[in-house]
Amino acid sequence: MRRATNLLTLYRAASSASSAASNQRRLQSALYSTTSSSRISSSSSKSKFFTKFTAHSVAGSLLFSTATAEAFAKEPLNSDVQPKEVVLYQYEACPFCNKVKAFLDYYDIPYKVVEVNPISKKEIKWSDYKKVPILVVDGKQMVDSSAIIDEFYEKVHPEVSTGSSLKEDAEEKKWRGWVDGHLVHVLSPNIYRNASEALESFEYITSHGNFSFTERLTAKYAGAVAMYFVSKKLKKKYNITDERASLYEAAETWVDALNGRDFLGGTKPNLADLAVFGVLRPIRYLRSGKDMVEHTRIGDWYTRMEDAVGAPSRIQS
Ligand SMILES: N[C@@H](CCC(=O)N[C@@H](CS)C(=O)NCC(=O)O)C(=O)O
Repeated sequence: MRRATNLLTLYRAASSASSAASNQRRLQSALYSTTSSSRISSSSSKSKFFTKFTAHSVAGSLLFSTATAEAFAKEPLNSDVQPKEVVLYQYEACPFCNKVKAFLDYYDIPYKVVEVNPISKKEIKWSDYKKVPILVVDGKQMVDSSAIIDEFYEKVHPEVSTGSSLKEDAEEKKWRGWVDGHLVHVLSPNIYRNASEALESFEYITSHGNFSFTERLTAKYAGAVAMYFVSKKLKKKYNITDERASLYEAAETWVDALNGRDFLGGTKPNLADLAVFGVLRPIRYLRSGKDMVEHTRIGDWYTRMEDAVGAPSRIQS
């Protein structure tokens, strides 16, 4: 009974998560996994913009290939608004956590990560809030990915906030709402679409998450089977008939929203760009993410975002 409850908790925890490792190297960088201090590469950009010239090849099958040299950069904070210590309590593959990480990486804000065990949640026992992400900034707890980003953004850009409300472009706000209200719900039915994709996802989740040895063994297969069924329920709940078609449609909708601009924010990513990129990053090198890039026009924007966000600003705990 206890085991069943634990598993149920695990499945719930994983229900909006993603990923597995078909291409371990790319996936590791995509998912900011631990490896050696990822700060090394970003520290070279500490005082200057992290600028990179990249040849972009068009990923969509409908477009012909071309190469352009473009520079996209992080936006490091002024030292006077840089917090002293930032700690993120997360599940590695959680899309909401990845949204926050995309924001921290883009602004080059160093952060430590505490990987939460989705079954015991002992790492967040100290908090009344029982979900992740939780961000602790200089000792202060912030919860809920969008609220965290709003609060942090105001802190680091005091010039754009009026009183307590964020002065946000209506377009940016609309698309950030679209990410939370639509895009995240399309992801689970895709990554648990069939037995092999569900296993691919759980391979990643169990090898990168915080699980005990026994939990890992149980979770990989039992979790994959359970999530396969949960994803069918999610499809019904969110009115999704063909999950891949919905993913492609979401990607195309986003490219249409860009309307020819490099980013929704114009020449630089705004919070909506960072939100879309953050939730897609964990699936990008899974079967579903590869299919999405192959069958839609999103690849160019995604590559620009990879360049702009650059190396993770995560530091070792
Ligand atoms: N609205 C919240 C949603 C956070 C959320 O649902 N997180 C999931 C993980 S992806 C969670 O912690 N679920 C509860 C659990 O694991 O028990 C946000 O944007 O941060």
